Amino acid sequence: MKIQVDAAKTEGPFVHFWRSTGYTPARWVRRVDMRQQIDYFGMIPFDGVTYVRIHYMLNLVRGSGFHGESPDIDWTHLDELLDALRENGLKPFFELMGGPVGYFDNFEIDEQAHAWRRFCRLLAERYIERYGREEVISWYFETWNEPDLSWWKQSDLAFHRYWDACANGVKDADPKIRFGGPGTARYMSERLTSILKHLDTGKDIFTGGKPKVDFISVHEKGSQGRPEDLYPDMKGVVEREADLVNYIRKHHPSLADVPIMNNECDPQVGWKEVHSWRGKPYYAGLIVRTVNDHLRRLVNDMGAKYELLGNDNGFAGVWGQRTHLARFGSDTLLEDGYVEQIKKPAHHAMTLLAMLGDERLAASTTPETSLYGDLGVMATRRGEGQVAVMVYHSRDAFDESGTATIDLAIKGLGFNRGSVAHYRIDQHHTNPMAVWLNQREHELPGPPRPEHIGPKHAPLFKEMRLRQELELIDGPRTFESTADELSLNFDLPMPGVSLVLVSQDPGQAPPAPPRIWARRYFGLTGEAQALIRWIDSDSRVIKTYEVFFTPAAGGEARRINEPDLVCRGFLHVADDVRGTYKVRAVDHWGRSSDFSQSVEI
Ligand code: 8U8
Repeated sequence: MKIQVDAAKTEGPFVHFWRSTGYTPARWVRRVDMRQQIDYFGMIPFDGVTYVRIHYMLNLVRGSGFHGESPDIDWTHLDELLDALRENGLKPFFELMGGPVGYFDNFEIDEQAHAWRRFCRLLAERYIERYGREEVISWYFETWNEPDLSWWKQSDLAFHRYWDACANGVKDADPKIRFGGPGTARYMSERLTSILKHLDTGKDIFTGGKPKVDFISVHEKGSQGRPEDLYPDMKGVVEREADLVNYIRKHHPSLADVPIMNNECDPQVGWKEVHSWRGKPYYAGLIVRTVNDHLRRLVNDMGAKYELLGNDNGFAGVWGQRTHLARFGSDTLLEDGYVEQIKKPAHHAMTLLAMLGDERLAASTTPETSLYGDLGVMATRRGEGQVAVMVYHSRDAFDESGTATIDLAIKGLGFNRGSVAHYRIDQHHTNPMAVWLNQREHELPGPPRPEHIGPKHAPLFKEMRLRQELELIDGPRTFESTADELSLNFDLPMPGVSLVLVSQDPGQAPPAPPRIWARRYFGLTGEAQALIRWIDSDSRVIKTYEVFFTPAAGGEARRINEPDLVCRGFLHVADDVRGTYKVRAVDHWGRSSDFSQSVEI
């Protein structure tokens, strides 16, 4: 396929609407695997994952006197979860779900609806006070999760009244707080159509005016309610969302401009079911293709206001479960605080997407790519100095393969010298599960069960950690051309995702990472672990971060990350990890930033 990108022709903003994940239940934050998973979301550069949508957050709240003006509420556990997100630069996608059990059981009763409104105000006020108004108005607040399934126990009318109580409550704290829902599970379910009617023609039970809504959310997944290893139907996901847009336009034109989202856009229902493809590049391909199909069909063709697409893949689990990381260790080991996790390609799909620019570029292909086709391109730029082109090869069939030959020509760069970096996820790149499956090289008797990991597996985990970072097939290298254009030829296997970054020389070293911190973990291979985290250096041309360690026992500071790192974190695994750490950024031209401050473990 020939791809021609005209970098001089911008076609409008390129909004990163997919920066979201989720998990359930909220209390998992106290588990070491989930706590580490949250750290890893935060490690994705450029806020590539920002929102974490978590069920039953309000089960972390205890209290009494909810019927009175000033209930006595213990927020400690909810604070703990929100602090963990915030430490990582993450934001809650805040479902108003769960809660002081036994009191709020029927919102048809006025007293309960008023008390719930008051509770929502107190909640929002608390976090405005704790984190600041700017922060809280950047969150999303949402209804109960999937109120069309059995976890909503009340009537439909009670749901309308609950909606108004939530919306008025959070907006009593600040009218700019964003509230929406209903996050329904089933295609055009009655709960959805009924709330749309309330929002369009109903009356807010408190104000008598139009009910408040900032977004409409639904869940569409690629296969519904079946545990078998079926082919997903990602086209169906987008088409069912298109049906929603058309339904709203036809039946509720007053809501036509309300942004929509699919905040559980998963290839297959059942995060817990084991499908080995979830550990493989195949899943990464589905994620990026589905982003592009949303762009093409809903944003470009239909002009939908598309606010957010979320993969509900922030759980903690094994290779085949719907997670960012593959987890090893038994429940008993977890309870004792031991865990070992490895990044999956699905995690790095988010890293690659985060590297895209913020303006869309004109791109043409021969033969033309079709909507829902196997091959697709997203061409973007960021400012004057960078063009980022993503090309994928992906189909809703996990046992099919093939190779496409890509001729990529980018003109109108605006510069004729720069750097090229070509990142890749495929069977042979950014695919640590292949290491796991080829364990014979370590003379081990086939893949052990995750719960049987011990010191003898140290070399295996070392190798998986070497192969779990985003890998390159070309560069970063400098180029010079006579015109301001660049051509590249490469093979793109299916499944496969390529990201080509073409950057102008900024002419100066990147700034130092502005903050660094560390956290202890305990792995399963008998070694010690320190997770070093930092905030991005303000640069889009980083070849790698370099983590330097000075052992407490004495010795020189030396770089400890063997693979190059574009993520803002590194797990140091060694016999002794005590000492001081600092980090610096090295750019595509080999220039180093100053070191960050040091952190000690
Ligand atoms: C039975 C069923 C049908 C359906 O269409 O959607 C469902 C969604 C169904 C059962 C549970 C369900 O929960 C959501 O999906 C889960 C999953 O594992 O796919 C989780 O991702 C979500 O947390 C949950 O909201």
